[in-house]
Amino acid sequence: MKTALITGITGQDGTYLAEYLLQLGYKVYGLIRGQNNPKREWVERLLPDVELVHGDLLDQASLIAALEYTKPDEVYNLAAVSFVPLSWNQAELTGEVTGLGVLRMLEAIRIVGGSGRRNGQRVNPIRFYQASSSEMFGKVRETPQNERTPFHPRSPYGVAKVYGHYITVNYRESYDIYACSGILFNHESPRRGPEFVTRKISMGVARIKLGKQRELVLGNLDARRDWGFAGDYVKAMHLMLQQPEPDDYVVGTGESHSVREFAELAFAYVGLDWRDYVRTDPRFMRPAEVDHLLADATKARTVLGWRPTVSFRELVEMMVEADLRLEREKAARGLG
Ligand code: NAP
Ligand code: F7E
Repeated sequence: MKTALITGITGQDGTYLAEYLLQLGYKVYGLIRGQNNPKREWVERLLPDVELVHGDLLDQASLIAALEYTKPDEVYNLAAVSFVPLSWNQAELTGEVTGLGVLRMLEAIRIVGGSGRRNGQRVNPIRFYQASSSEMFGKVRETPQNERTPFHPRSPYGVAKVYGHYITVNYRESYDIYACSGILFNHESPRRGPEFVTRKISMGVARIKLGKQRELVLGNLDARRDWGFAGDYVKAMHLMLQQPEPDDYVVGTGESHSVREFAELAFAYVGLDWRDYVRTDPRFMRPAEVDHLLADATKARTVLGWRPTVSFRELVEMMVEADLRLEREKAARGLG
């Protein structure tokens, strides 16, 4: 039985990855921060078989202690300040967690597991996955983007992810640590945080349909993203760590759609015309926008055999359907 440690266990990807690894027979540990994390109970209910260990990407010693306690075969570093707009307001924190946090975890792995080779074999037994992001491409130099496309990040978040990406490559090259960077394009689900545009739309549509909300206020409707389903993407993370040699991979669907198209489909699913309900407000515009992202995931397809299974339309409908259910349940319990 293999053992995995997941940072960011309370996040969207953390829960899907934990479920997937449990299905594969892994012993799964999740790193949780704070003395009274409000999401702890939710994670324990959803994932009773995952053992939670305390730790924080800001605290080097806590990461070493977590590795010594869990003795993982695989570490998935999913923790981050991940909301792009917040990264302008808290740029230093974003650099510390999303950027330097990766270094702290890699250092912990090096200290606990060692470095270099003995008899031609890698000394360090721990395999490391870094959650890199298509935000690193930012003001894109070419379309579609692949593993060789140069980075041009447009936010403190993107800049911090570029650091995380290169420090992962550097520890692989400097210390012979099995370290992979997955450059994942946007992936969504009913568990997506409500601050991200897809979930904001699916929640808004459900609430408007049920008469709980009158309008939906958004920012840039022209932005285009390569949106896939998070449940598919965590499988790519796992596949990366099963290869004979560590490497970096772009993961996405190869299809892009605008925020406007997402809203149009979501409203149409409940029989409404988006133009009657969506308003834009400069409050939700960004100081520097990423206009258009599109993945060329040829390498993930050919080397890992990875393919997305959920179409754009299915994703939109899955999210709206889940939020309709949630809003009806809330209403039935008198919670608005
Ligand atoms: P998410 O839902 O925002 O989850 C982020 C996680 O990071 C949460 O569990 C959060 O814990 C944890 N965290 C934040 N600060 C921490 C700290 N100082 N120490 C330890 N944990 C901390 O993100 P996600 O969508 O699942 O994404 C997972 C990872 O993939 C992130 O690194 C994200 O940047 C990256 N990524 C995401 C996408 C996407 O489209 N979803 C695409 C590319 C890359 P709390 O609950 O305690 O706050
Ligand atoms: O924005 C536009 C916004 O916040 C998508 C993170 O997981 O994926 C995510 O980052 C687009 C942007 O995601 C609103 O301007 C319009 O162009 O859902 P988002 P993101 O910034 O792409 C990447 C790959 C990550 O790595 C990140 O961690 O939608 N947009 N109106 C809006 N965005 C939001 N949030 N809210 C709006 O009202």
